[in-house]
Amino acid sequence: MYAQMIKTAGTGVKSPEEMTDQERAFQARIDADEKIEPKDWMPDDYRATLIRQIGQHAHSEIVGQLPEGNWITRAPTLERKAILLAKVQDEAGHGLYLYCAAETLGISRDELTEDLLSGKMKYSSIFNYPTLNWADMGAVGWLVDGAAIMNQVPLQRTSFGPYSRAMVRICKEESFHQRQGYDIMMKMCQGTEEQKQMAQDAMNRTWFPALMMFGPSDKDSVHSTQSMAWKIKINTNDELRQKFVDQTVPQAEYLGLTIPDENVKLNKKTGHYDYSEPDWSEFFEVIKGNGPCNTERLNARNKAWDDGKWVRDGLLAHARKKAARKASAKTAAE
Ligand code: BYC
Repeated sequence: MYAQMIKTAGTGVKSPEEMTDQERAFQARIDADEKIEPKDWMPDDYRATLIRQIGQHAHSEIVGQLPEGNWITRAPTLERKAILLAKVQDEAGHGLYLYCAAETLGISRDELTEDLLSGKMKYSSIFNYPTLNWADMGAVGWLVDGAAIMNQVPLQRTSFGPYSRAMVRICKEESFHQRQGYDIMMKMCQGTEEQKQMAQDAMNRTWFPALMMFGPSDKDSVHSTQSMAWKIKINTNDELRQKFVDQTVPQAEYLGLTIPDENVKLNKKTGHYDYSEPDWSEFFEVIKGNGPCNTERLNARNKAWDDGKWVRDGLLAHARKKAARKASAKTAAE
């Protein structure tokens, strides 16, 4: 389908006539739903787009540990603590799978980390908001992981093999994360009036930032057209946002919570829920580095990187010694 795509002004997507033979052959593989593997030829921009998206995704998993890690010591029961600890560890694992997938494109994990720490590379806007009370752990699990799954399930079919395979593993774990969040919300909504109020307050603060996770509206999305032509992205930002709203409104009704948007209403004509757009000026400020917690999050990651230097140095020295011992044993045996 996309091989037929006509170049439209500003999208940057080449028409078949504008492509080189190599580019046409590459697009034909994409159109046939073949996976592209690291050693295959690929256009430079395809590689760069993947490094940007997978790298940002990996950084989101790593920075995403911070707002939740904050609550591990204050979880209300031993069981909740163990579950939250496991969830935060899972996020670290997801970051690692994704850094490995990005490394197959010719960039090192250190380079990606340095670009995160210097503020050159982005991570998801959502993690620049604070988690103020325990109910936020419910709202984050339910809404943030819920939005993440909505975005990530289609990415299992993304065209780049290592990314697609990483997403299969990640999605299995994310669905557990979303359920644990919903379970916290259920308990709080069935608790005292004060607990229900905490759940409502957490939802009020999380709803619009969760909608922003899908990226700007399609008319302002810079990368969607080309990324969809290459099947790096499978859906547009607005398509996924609508699916998320449609899935979440009935879940909120079941909990007895009110969506903090009076325009949320089932539209009988479309079969979808209408909803208000988030405040996009706030979104663009957050991704520019001016959200409530941007500085705190980057400071925390920079501190972890600096504090961990002796561990990295030690491991590298050990690996070098081991390699030297192996090489001299080999020489002695010859
Ligand atoms: N936050 O052209 P567009 C998770 C940037 S959760 C920050 O539409 P694209 C987790 C975008 O990078 C989330 N920046 O971009 C859950 C671009 O700027 P640059 C992680 C954003 O890439 C729970 C500009 O805005 N998931 O993992 O086609 C616990 C224009 O946007 C955001 C992923 O990363 C945002 N929300 O579409 C722990 C999924 N949205 O780069 C962890 C993979 C947009 O040109 N990523 N921008 O400077 C994607 O699916 C796509 O990259 C996006 C954006 C839908 C996010």
